[in-house]
Amino acid sequence: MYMLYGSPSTAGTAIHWLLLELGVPFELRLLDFDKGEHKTADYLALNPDGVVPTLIVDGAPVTQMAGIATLLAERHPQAGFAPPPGSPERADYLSLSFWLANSFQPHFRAWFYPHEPAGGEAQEAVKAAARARIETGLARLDARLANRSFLVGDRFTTVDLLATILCRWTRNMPKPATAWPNLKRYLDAMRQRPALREVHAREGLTDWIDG
Ligand SMILES: N[C@@H](CCC(=O)N[C@@H](CS)C(=O)NCC(=O)O)C(=O)O
Repeated sequence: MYMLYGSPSTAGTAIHWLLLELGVPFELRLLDFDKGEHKTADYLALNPDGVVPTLIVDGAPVTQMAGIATLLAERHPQAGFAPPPGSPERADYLSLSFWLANSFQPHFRAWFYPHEPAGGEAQEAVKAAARARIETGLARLDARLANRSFLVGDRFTTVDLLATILCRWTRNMPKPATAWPNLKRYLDAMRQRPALREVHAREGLTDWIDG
């Protein structure tokens, strides 16, 4: 049995969604950020960065959204959410997973937490730079989706799950992901997935899921 530490509408939502997609048993602990439940000594012992998600796997904590997603896909290969080592799509899968986690996702951190790189002074400049980089990344995803339904190969993988959650985070930005036509078509399809709709219901999220 897995135990997921998350919080509504966060990177934890991605793993919550994936556990529902996989249909495996799990326990969920939604941390209240306003109460600082992600900064307690007990939680920092599990996730020293004091962020979500953390997934307890066989009694040990695993952190990092993209890493957890790939781990779960590999622990449940029957779902086909990660191309196996040696398969033709494997390189694309790894490359895009790492691009999303290392090159794209950090700009969201800068957008939502501009004080971290900027301190008190330059937060607007940091947000403007983050916005430009997020929009460049969205344009790249949009171009990739011109003639395809999924980002890797011809079936849903954890890359689609990560990309969809990151796109969700743009919903209140000046130019949301749905402003790009191929991304809009793709996200409309993703938003029909029962497990994504279910995770919205379970986390009490009412915006974005219906367009
Ligand atoms: N690189 C980490 C980033 C996780 C992250 O930034 N989580 C945010 C929510 S989306 C969080 O926990 N923020 C609370 C905080 O930083 O205090 C991952 O991919 O798991």
